[in-house]
Amino acid sequence: MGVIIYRDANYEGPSHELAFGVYDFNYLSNLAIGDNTVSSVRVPEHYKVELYDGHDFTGEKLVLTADTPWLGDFNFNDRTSSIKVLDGRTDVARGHMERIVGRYFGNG
Ligand SMILES: [Ca+2]
Repeated sequence: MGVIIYRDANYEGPSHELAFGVYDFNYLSNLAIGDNTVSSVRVPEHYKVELYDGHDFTGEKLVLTADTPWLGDFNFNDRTSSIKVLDGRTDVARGHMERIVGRYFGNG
């Protein structure tokens, strides 16, 4: 099983499962769940998910290493525009946010 993203809080609404890999704006835009809609995320043990506000892994980033029923707790509801699903067997804090330095195509 992989990571599952959901359009609504508490793992409700349209959803999509993501294996290890990187998923850019174009990928998300073609899903039923769409761009700027993710509200909750299931994260299996040993997975790490990086949600990016911008296209192509830019803008603010939220890192998740555990199930998160409401991204609004991290000021990240309806913002995700690209996603990385990584091996999480590193020491990463839960739900911390970073700002990527460099190019930023902030799309709101
Ligand atoms: Ca966004």
